This record gives sequence, C-alpha cells and structure tokens, in this order.
Amino acid sequence: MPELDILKILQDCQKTLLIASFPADIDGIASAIILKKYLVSNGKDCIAICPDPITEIAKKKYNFLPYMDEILYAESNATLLNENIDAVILFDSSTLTQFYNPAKEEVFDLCKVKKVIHIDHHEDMGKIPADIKVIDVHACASVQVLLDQVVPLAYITPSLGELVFAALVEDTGNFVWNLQSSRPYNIAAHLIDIGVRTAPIIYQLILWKDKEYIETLKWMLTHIEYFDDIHTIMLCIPFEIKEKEKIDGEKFQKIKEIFELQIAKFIRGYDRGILIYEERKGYIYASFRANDVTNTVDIPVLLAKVGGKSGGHFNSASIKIDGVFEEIKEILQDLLHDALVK
Ligand SMILES: [Mn+2]
Repeated sequence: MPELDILKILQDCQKTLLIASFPADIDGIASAIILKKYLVSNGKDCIAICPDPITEIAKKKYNFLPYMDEILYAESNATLLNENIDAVILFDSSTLTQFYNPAKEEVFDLCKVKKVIHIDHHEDMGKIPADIKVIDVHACASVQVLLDQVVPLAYITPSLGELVFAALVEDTGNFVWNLQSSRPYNIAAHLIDIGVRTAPIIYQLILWKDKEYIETLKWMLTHIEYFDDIHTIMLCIPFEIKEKEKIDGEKFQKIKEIFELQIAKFIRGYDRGILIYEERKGYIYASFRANDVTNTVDIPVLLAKVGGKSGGHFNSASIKIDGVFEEIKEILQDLLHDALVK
C-alpha cells in the first residue's frame, strides 16, 4: 500500500506542475502522466510537462502509447509563472538541469512554490531542492517508486498499465538490468492479469528497427575493430573520417545511441565497447559501455588515469579529452591491458 498521502500533502495547493526530466524518456513521462491522472481524478488541478521539445525520434517511439497528449512540451519557468503553480513534482532525475532547458531558460525558480516533491530511482545527490523526497534506488524505474509509495496499483487501468509496462521495459532493457527485487516482475504479472498486452510494447520499444537504423548499423559494422587481447571492441571516428563521411551532430547521436544501446556490450567474448569520436581536431570524446555480467574493469577508475573530464558508473562512463587521436586510442588499449592482467 502507498506510504505517502499525496492528496493530503497537496491539500493547500491550487495547481501542481509535474515535470518529467529531459531528454524525454518513457519512465519520467509515464510517471508524470499517471500521477497527473490520479490527482485530477481526485479533484486536483494539474499540468504535466517535459521541458525539452520532444525529439522526432521520441515522438515516433512513444506515440503508440495511450495518453501521450496528457504531457506538454513546454518551458518549465514560463509554465511556473504563467500557470500560477504552487506545487511541483519532479520525476526521474537527480540533476536539477534536467528539469528545465538550460540552453533556453535562465534559472529554475522554485521560490514561489509551496511544495516540491521529488520522485525517483536515481541516487539523491542533494541537488534537488525538494521538501519531500520519494526515492528508492533499489527500484528499477521511477514508475515503480510511484506505484510502491504514491499511487495504489489498483488505480492502474489497462490503458495506464501500458504506460507502466513501457517504463519497466525501457528502464530494465526488457527485464535484463536494474532488477534488485522481484517487484518489477510482480507489477508486470499484475498488468498481464488486468489485460495489458505486453508483446506489442516490447516490439515497439525493443525489437522493431527502422530502415534508417539498419543503414547506420551497416556503416558501423564495417568500422568496428576487434581487440581480442583485451576483449574489447572499438568504433573509431577520427576527424578525417568524420569529415569524409559527413558525420554531423545528429548523425553522431544516432551512431552513439545504436553503439551504446545495441552493440558495445553485446558481442560474445568482447566485454566492453568503446566509441572514440574526434569532434574537432584534437578534441576527443570516448564513451565506454561494458557488459554488466562479464566486465571486471571499473571504467571510471580507468578513465581517471587518462585525465580529462569523466563521470559515470562501473560499467558505463565517458570522457572528454584533448590530444592526438591515435595516441589516446593506444593509451586506452594499454590501460585496459594493464587493468586486465592485474
Ligand atoms: Mn528511470
């Protein structure tokens, strides 16, 4: 049963703004839509937004789901001001800048807001100025936190259930990672029992590939290098190749997404994948994705030895560094070699 009496908490508030973090992701969006509908059905006035204009990719990806028109793509500060908001609920990020668009908006001004609630499964970094934190780092998705602690599971209709299932599938890679208890399976079992059809959602989010994807993949597969001694694959895009193949920002994002999500850690015998990209001459970005079952190298620790700006988790991190492309590629190989023989 939910532990948090959200209706009581919001009883003195007139209008609540629910914000799903950007980049748009179905866990944040689904959580915001479900809580919005729950609050509205209990007589509350609400508006739900995602502060980033949803990309064409996300639109195409999620529009098969119900209630997607319940979430607006609007600027957070303008909405706060124009709609006389006095309560804010933030979903699915522990980074404040993911709740407004720093490229377009000045500051995130919450001073006129009476209640700020943060609902999340990411670790609380103390960066979100919330009065109430509803955070469970053992949950696989924010939607799980919402159903465990805020909205009764009995409120979920088959249509809302599609949103819940989509969020569970996307945040666990179709029930592969982020599973720290049987709860996500129990929620999924309940959804099947109430009539949610799960296969179409798995096809839409995981299995179906666009023609454009296959074309990009074809290019990538001819450029991947396999390093058997360090059980690592590399996709290298030095400046010359970037220019020759006309890889602009958008094309690179596509390559990066496909590499990180579908290739880097999924080739048997190769425990990690590195994408190295030279955006401008001497300005290098390297992204590591390692298999959560077979990788033994702490990637952020490894990257700290290269210098530059790094961040991430044990199996997933990236770095920006100035240098000569071939040299950095070699340094990364050597460091991996050393880390593995130890
Ligand atoms: Mn999430």
